[in-house]
This record gives sequence, structure tokens and C-alpha cells, in this order.
Amino acid sequence: MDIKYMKRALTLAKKGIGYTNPNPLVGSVIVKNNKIIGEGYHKVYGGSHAEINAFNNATEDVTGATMYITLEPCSHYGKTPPCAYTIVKKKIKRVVIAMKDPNPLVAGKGIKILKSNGIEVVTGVLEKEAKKLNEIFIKYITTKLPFCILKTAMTLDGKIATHTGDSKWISNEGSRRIVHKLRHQVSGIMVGIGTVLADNPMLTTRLDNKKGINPTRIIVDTRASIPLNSNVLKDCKNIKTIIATTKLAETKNIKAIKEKGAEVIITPLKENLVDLPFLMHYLGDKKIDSILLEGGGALNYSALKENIVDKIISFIAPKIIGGIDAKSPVGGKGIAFMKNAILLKEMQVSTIGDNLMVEAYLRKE
Ligand code: AOF
Ligand code: ZN
Repeated sequence: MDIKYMKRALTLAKKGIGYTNPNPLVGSVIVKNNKIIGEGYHKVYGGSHAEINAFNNATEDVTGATMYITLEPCSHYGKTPPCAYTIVKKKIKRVVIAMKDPNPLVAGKGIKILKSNGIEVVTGVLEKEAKKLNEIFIKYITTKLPFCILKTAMTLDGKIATHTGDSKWISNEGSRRIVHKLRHQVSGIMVGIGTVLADNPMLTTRLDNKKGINPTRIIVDTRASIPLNSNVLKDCKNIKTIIATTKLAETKNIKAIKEKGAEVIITPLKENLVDLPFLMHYLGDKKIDSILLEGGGALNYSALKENIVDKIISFIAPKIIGGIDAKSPVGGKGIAFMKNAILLKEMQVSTIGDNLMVEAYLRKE
């Protein structure tokens, strides 16, 4: 029964995807006499927490009920008063929690408040699922750095474009739909200048059924050489756009980019390129909790080498194009010896129509 209600709470939490960053996705269900009498989820950043929404939606007196929450209730005065005290005041008898709150402000204090007020607390129900759902939040709240997802789409022979540079379309429609859902979910989308020059992308979110949220566009452009008529420099007043460059850029270019409404950040030089770890700190300070990195190969290699990537999502299409000059998802100089390969873990494969979707996490140790 606990699993059934926690599943429902997780389903509710998912409704907040794209709207709560950099705060967590949280769902809550109140159950009395084997019946759900209240449901809530965290709807939008700065809005009331899931638990409070569940209380507000309750159709019966909640005294003596069991409350299911996907995240430990908070214990701090933030934008809202601590939920743990509200739960005590409402006379909830039992609280079932999927995962402890990694937020150092809470981290176990919420559970302590409940227990010291005589509430029975069960933790760890569907913990793995809850942690996966909040993988962005867990990284961001503990490091203040964005959770970075490297996304690639390639042919079975590992190419992201033909030798002429043609890349439309490698992956199928279903895969591309997933990419737009990811764009809706994350706060930032990042590409290198090479991708802007080759594909002239918009980097916006296009969903079928609802209006998607556009992530902040981040272009890594060491010399600020981006053409001023690029699609990513259109509509910068409505879609936040950041050009990350270095002192190698000419002042007149920087000025012209700023006039387009984009923000320019000058990072230190690292091996004659934009300093990616510096950029991640800067973006984290700007409350960007997650980034979808969409390449190309040179930037992907730098990002992997600089250890800023947390997760890889790779779409593989049943196509072969060959060509020694056709690019692959990770370029750069490359690793010299297998013993120094960048290692992944928890690799999972699923099928999206005739495409494969491979997901894996970077080994950080
Ligand atoms: C949420 N929604 O449903 C729960 C949260 O910024 P504040 O003051 O709203 O507090 C955010 C912190 O509250 C967050 O980092 C997490 O530790 C805790 N729980 N936050 O935004 C919720 N339950
Ligand atoms: Zn709370």
C-alpha cells in the first residue's frame, strides 16, 4: 500500500517538471481509511510546497491520516514556513517519505521534528525513483553547480553529420520529441560556436501539446565570432541568451552582441578556450540548476575533459553514412590510451520507435 500511494505522489511530482527549477519536484498524498483524501504537488518555483497544497486540497479532516511525500518535509523558514510543523499541527499520525532532503538547511531536521512530536516516520519508500526524479536538484543544492546532460544523436556508425555537414535528420521524431521535453525541463541549453555556424539552431522548446518553457541559451564562443544574424541572437529580449567568451574577443563584437540583447560573460582562458568550470560556477550563481549540452564535438570533448558532465543521453539511429571526415559526437584531440578513457556507469538502453536511447552517468570518483 505504501508503494502504491508513493507512486501516486511521484506521478503528481512530475507535473511540476520544467516549472520548479531550481527547487525540487515534490508530490504528496494524504490517505485515511485506505482512501486518498488530499493530493498536492509543487507547481511552480516560489509557490507553496507540495505538502501545503495537499492539505489545502483535502476533502476531509486530516487528523490521524497518513501523509506520503516524495521528499522529506522542510524544517526551515524559506519562502514559506516549515512544512514539518504544519504536519504536526494538522495531527498527521504517520508520514511516509521517499528520500531525505539533500538541502543542507533541512537534511534530516524535518524528520527529527516529526519524530520528536510523536509522528511515526517511514523513509526510503521508492527512494531510487525519487532520487532519479530529483537528480538535478540533488546536484544543484549540494554543489551550486548545474547538472549537465550531454545529448547526442548519431548514426549506428557513430556520426553526427555526413562529411558535407548535413545532419537533418539523424534521429527519429520520437527522439526529437524527447529532446524538446528535456529542453522544457532544464534551465539552460548550451552549444559551441561550431554548432551555431553549422546548423544555425534556435535552441527553443517546441512541445506538441502545451507551451514549453525556453531554457536560457548559452553559446560558448571563445572569440565572440557569432554572426549577428544567427537564430540564437533573435528574440533575446524574450529568451535569455548568454554568450560565453574570453579576452580573445574583439570589443566591437562584444558590443554588437550586447546590442542584440544577449548577455556576454568573459571567462578566463583555459588552454586558449572558454574556462568551462568557471562558466558553470557563474551559471550556478545565476540559479541555472541544469544544462542540456547539445554539442558539437569540440565542446562535448572539452566538457567531458573538464568533468562538468553528469549524464549522457545518446540517440542512435539505424542509419550508416561512413566517411572519415564525418564528425562524431565527441571530437577534440581525444584520449590517447584506453586506460584513460572517460568511464560511464548505470548505462540503460530503451527503444524509441526504431531508435535506441542510451542513458548513462559519468563516473565521478
Ligand atoms: C519546494 N517545494 O514542495 C518542498 C520543498 O525556496 P523555498 O523557501 O520554497 O524552500 C525550498 C526548499 O524547501 C527546497 O530546497 C527543499 O529543501 C525544501 N522542500 N521545496 O520548493 C516543495 N517540499
Ligand atoms: Zn516545505
